[in-house]
Amino acid sequence: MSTPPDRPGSFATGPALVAIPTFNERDNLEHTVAAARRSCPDADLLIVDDNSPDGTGAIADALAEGDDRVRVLHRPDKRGLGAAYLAAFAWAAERGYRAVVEMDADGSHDPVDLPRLLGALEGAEVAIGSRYVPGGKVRNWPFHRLALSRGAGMYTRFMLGLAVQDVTAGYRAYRLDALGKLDLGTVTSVGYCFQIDLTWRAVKAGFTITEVPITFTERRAGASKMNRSITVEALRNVTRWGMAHRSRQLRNAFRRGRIEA
Ligand SMILES: Nc1nc2c(ncn2[C@@H]2O[C@H](COP(=O)(O)OP(=O)(O)O)[C@@H](O)[C@H]2O)c(=O)[nH]1
Ligand SMILES: [Mg+2]
Repeated sequence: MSTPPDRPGSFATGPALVAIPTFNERDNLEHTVAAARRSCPDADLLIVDDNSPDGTGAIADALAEGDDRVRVLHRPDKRGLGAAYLAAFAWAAERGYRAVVEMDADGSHDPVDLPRLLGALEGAEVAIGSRYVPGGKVRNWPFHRLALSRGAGMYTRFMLGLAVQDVTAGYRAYRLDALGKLDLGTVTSVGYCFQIDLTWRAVKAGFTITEVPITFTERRAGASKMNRSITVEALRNVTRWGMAHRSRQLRNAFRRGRIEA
């Protein structure tokens, strides 16, 4: 790990990096970056752009040019949200940050919530910006998106026996020392299943996960990158992890029964 950033940051957890993955977010990025800088001036921002054909990468460079708290990681092609975040986590760890936040570029995640999310890391390894705890909301999402999100969440919580209410939430903060314990080299989830994957790893690692209520709003402009293969990946992985989890539980119960008998 190299030298930590010399700015102390305003959170007990230490210097924080807000990672913003982008693919074709030309009409959203400037607004999101400006709002994040206003709401959380002590955090640095890292835009992770996958060579967006709409020129988002050049907009990111221009934003970084005028502000030394904004950095850009250019990747050669579209490799999915999970891969973009893994690159951001490695970037943050190499530079000695203590906390990293995942935040969408499209305006769905309100940067006003950044201090609350980072503040919640004082008592937890993971803070999830949750739509589905009391006080959380979803605004302007079409019915089919909400139904998919709620259905996927219910299935995941049932299969993995999770108490977390918003398992697919994409607005979250992690302590970097905790992320370092999750063996991220073995993460293969590419799409939004990445969020479930990390939640599941955090639970298995025994981390404290806190859910902070947020209001999620449908994107300001541009198109969603959600597609069928992202849903299929999540369904397949959750089913596989759930079956392994349930059979482990059965084996343990069987062993306990034999000892007690
Ligand atoms: N770098 C990178 N960013 C991505 C990729 N796919 C999605 N994103 C970004 O991830 C965030 C969430 O994606 P979005 O399409 O809004 O998903 P939705 O909110 O579930 O509809 C946005 O900031 C996207 O630009 C990808 O393959 N690479
Ligand atoms: Mg979105």
